[in-house]
Amino acid sequence: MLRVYGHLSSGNCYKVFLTLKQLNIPFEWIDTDAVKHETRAPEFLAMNANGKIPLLEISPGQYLPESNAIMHYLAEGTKLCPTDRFHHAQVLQWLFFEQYSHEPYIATSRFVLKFLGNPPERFSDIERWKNPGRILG
Ligand SMILES: N[C@@H](CCC(=O)N[C@@H](CS)C(=O)NCC(=O)O)C(=O)O
Repeated sequence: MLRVYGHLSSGNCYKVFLTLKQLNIPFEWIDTDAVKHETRAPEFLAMNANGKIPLLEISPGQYLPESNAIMHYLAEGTKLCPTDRFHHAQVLQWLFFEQYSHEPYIATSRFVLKFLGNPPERFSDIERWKNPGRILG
């Protein structure tokens, strides 16, 4: 059975969770909390040297990190992934947009504000992320 290391408070993990649910794929969910630095434990780094969730374990020892790569792996050949070349590319367009233009500004701000409690040492990060986040519209 597929195994996912992740945490539902993370948008990147929730995307994988929703994809699995939409496709009725059975999976085992291993709660892994980045705020508690569980992603930096040696056992986790041995599975994903990048130290980030979500992480999909496809078969024992076969790991796939990166939420959008995981979603693509799960969705290929299903109703969630168009076979038509242009529409398939449009799916990729939004996945790349999300990672390049949304995640580094909006999602990271949410993480610092909601889960780290907006500590003073991160004020400059939030300020720096505001403008690129606004330009999204
Ligand atoms: N591009 C990656 C980003 C993953 C990511 O940033 N995960 C965060 C939680 S949302 C994480 O694991 N952070 C822990 C850390 O960096 O130690 C993806 O889409 O999966």
